[in-house]
Amino acid sequence: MIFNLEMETMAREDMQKLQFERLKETLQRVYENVPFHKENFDKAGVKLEDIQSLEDLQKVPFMKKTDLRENYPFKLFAVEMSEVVRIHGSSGTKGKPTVVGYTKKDIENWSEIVARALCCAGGVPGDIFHNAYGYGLFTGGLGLHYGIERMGAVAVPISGGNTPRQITLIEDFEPRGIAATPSYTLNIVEEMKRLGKNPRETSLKYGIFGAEPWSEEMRAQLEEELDIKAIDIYGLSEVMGPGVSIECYDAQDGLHIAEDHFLAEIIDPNTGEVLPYGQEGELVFTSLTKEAFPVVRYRTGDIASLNPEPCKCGRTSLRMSRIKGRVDDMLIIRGVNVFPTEIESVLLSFKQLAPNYQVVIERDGALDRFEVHCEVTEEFMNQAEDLSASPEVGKLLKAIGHDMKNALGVSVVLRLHKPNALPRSEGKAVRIVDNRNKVLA
Ligand code: DLL
Repeated sequence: MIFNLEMETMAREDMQKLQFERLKETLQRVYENVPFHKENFDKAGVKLEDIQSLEDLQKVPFMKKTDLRENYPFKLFAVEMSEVVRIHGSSGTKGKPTVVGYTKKDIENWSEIVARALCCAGGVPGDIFHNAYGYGLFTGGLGLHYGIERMGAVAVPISGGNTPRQITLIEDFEPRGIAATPSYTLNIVEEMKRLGKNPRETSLKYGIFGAEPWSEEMRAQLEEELDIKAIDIYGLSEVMGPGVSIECYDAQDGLHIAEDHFLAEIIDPNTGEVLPYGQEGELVFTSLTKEAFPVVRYRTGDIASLNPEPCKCGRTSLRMSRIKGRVDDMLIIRGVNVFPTEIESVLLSFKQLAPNYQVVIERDGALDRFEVHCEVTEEFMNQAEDLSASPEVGKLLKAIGHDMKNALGVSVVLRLHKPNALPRSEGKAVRIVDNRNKVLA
C-alpha cells in the first residue's frame, strides 16, 4: 500500500474535528471571494460566526445546478483566473453547460484522492491500467488518468470508442485494471464475443465502474463475463470528478467517501430537511479543500443513504450506498415511483435478455405511457427464430411482466427487440428517452 491510511481509518470524532476546521476555512474563503455565496449567506441572515459545529452547516442555504448555469462560466470561482490550471464541465444537453475549475493544488489533491481510491479498489503500483473513460471536458478520463499515474501505475489513455481497438490493446498490453462506464464495458464484452474471444481470459482483475447508475445485477454480470471484481466509483464534476467515493475490494459494501475532502449530508429532496444515517434521500456535498471551485451544500440530485459503521476492510470512513438513481430520472408510473436501476435489476435477472435497455415515455392523451425496450440475446434469438410468433417469447414476456409487477408494484409495457437493435453508448448510457415534448416535423 503506497498511501498511509490515516485519513481513511481515523476515529470519527477526529475526522469530524478535521472536517470542521476545513469547513470554516472553506466558508470564509467563499464568503470573501464569491459574491454568489456572500449573497446566499446574507439573504438567509447567516453569519460566519453562526457556524460553530458541523450541524450548524444546516443553517446555510443549498447550492443547485441552476446556480452554476446562472453564474456561467466563471462567476463561482473563488480564485483569480491566473491561479486556475484546468477547466472541466458537463456537455450541457439541457441549456448552458456547467463549468468547474481547478488550481494546481486542486489537481494534486484530486490525483491523490483518485490514487487512494484505486488502491482501495485493489490497484497496486506497477499495474497497467486501461482507461476507457472519455478524455475531454468530462472529468472521467483525465480524473482517472492523473490518479493512475499518482498511484505509480501505467495509464493507457485509450478514452471511449473504437471498440475493436480497445480489445486489441487489452490483449496486447495485458492491463490488470480497467475503467469505463458499466454500459460501455458490456459493449466491449459483447464485441469480444462477436470476435470469437473469451472475455474471461483477459489479464483484467478489477474494473472501476461508475459515471452512471447501475445495479447489483449489472455488477454480477460484469464480474461473471470478465472474471474480475467490479468496483463502484462515484463522483460528479461539480464536486471534483471521479473519486468522491469508491467501494473497497475487500467488502464491496458501500462506497467510502473521501471525507477529509468532502462533507456529505442526506436530505429529503422535497423539504430539504437533513435525514439521519440509514435513510434514503438526496446526497448533498460540501467541499472542504477545494480552492478554485468550492461547493457549499451542493444538491447532487442523486439518491443514496449513508452508513457510519466501520467497514470490515478496516476503514472508518462514512460509506454511501450505491446510487439508486437521479431525482430527475425517477419515473412516476401510475402513482408509483420507479428508478431505471430497479427496472434494470429485473431485466438482468433473465438470461434470455441482453444487458441493454431503454425506457421510452410517450404522451398518450392526458396520460404518460411507459415502455421498456429490451433486447434478447443471440442464443435466445436462435431458439425463438421469430420474436412475434414464438411461444417461447410469450412465456418470457409473461415471466418478466410477473417479476416487474412483484418488484416495482406496477406493470410495465415490454417491447422485445432483436440483438443489437437498441443504441449502444461509448460513455454514459441513455436509459430514458422522453418523447413527451417532442415536436413532430
Ligand atoms: O460522471 C464523474 C465520474 C467519472 C464518476 C467516472 C465516476 C467515474 P459528471 O459527468 O458530472 O461526473 O456526472 C455526475 O453521474 O451526479 C450521478 O448522477 C452520476 N454518477 C456518477 N458516478 C456514479 C455511480 C462523472 N457510481 C453524475 N453510480 C452524478 C451512479 C453515478 N451514478
